[in-house]
Amino acid sequence: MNDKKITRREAIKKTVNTSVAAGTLASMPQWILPALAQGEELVLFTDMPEDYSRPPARPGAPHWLDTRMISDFYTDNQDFYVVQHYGQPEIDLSDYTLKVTGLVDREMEYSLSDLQGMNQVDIDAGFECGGNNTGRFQGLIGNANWKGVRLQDLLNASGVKSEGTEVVFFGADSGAEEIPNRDIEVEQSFSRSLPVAEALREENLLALEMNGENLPQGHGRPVRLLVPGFYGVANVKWLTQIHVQDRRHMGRFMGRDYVTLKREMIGGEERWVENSVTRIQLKSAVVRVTKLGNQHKITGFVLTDGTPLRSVEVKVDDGPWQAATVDPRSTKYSWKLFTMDWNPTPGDHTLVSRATDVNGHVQLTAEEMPEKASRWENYAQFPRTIRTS
Ligand SMILES: Nc1nc2c(c(=O)[nH]1)N[C@H]1C(S)=C(S)[C@@H](COP(=O)(O)O)O[C@H]1N2
Ligand SMILES: [Mo]
Repeated sequence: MNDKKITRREAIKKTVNTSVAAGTLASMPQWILPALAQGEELVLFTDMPEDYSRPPARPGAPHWLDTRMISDFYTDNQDFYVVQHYGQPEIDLSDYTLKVTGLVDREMEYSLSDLQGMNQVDIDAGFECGGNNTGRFQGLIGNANWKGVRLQDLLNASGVKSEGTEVVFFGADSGAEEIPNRDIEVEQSFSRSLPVAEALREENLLALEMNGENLPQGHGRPVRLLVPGFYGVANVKWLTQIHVQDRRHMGRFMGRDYVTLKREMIGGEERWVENSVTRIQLKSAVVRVTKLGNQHKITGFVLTDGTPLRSVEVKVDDGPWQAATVDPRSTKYSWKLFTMDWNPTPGDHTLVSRATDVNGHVQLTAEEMPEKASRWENYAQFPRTIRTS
């Protein structure tokens, strides 16, 4: 990190995470505390520790949201979750280059200003880490407006040869990978791939900006891949090379890590099957409850792979599924926040949501889900417990 100074925001944030003194609440930035209307209060979930806290956002470190604080459509860049596996490489912007190599008619090299000079488009996209889970109350998630150059434009400028079947994306970050049954390690870059047809989707971006700012260091400065509708792992940060080849890419993050292992019926046979973590599975969760007087409001999110939603519903205790209202700002690839008004009796309650897409695909309960051995792709319904007064 080149900036060791602790800003006032960070200083305040550090305080918040050790102890939240009531008197300091008023002076906190809105992204630390839930945006509350006059007289509105946060109602605490009983499935979360009373003193639930998370480490402050620190340069270079992982970070996740306190999902009870989700109230804005766009996640603040300072609070958007951060995950990386080999640390965060520092890229010197003046000699940054992005190479396009392999099975193309013209190999190319772009500087940052070359990319900045190309046609820019923007898209709203929300995503979660493939490892997001109920233990962190779904905090490895965020939604932002991303702006940059269409991946399609670079691929077309180079001309993908007809033998090219797979596009590999390499980041500037690397780490030592142990070779099984050999006493050696090799240094490998973070990498992911897409089949050519998928890489050519017009919504894929080489993002230079996030919510109107240059891409922050923790989110891949200066350029990251954004594959809308895919889990976070697809969105290669600190992108330096795009390589077209005629075989599957078997890198760690395609072939060994971020691989889901679950029991499925395969042509009438029950088998354990692996799949690389790619498209976001239909998911929703209740994350926040507020009240104004006795008028309660339940808020949650939905993530999809871009397939339109038919409905999102909330069930209170053993009651019926009731339709929630989806935030009209939602777009195809953004997260979709939903709300439902609630007038509870005082006491303990269980709240759960489920999303259904236009194809009638319904988010299942944990019990209904196929048996899964790996920790990736957690999209079962998430029942929350809460006490109202
Ligand atoms: N270069 C690089 N890109 C990466 C990663 C990484 O380790 N290195 N981690 C991936 C994973 S697993 C996730 S969940 C997302 C997180 O993106 P964010 O930190 O901007 O939220 O980045 C992805 N892109
Ligand atoms: Mo991830």
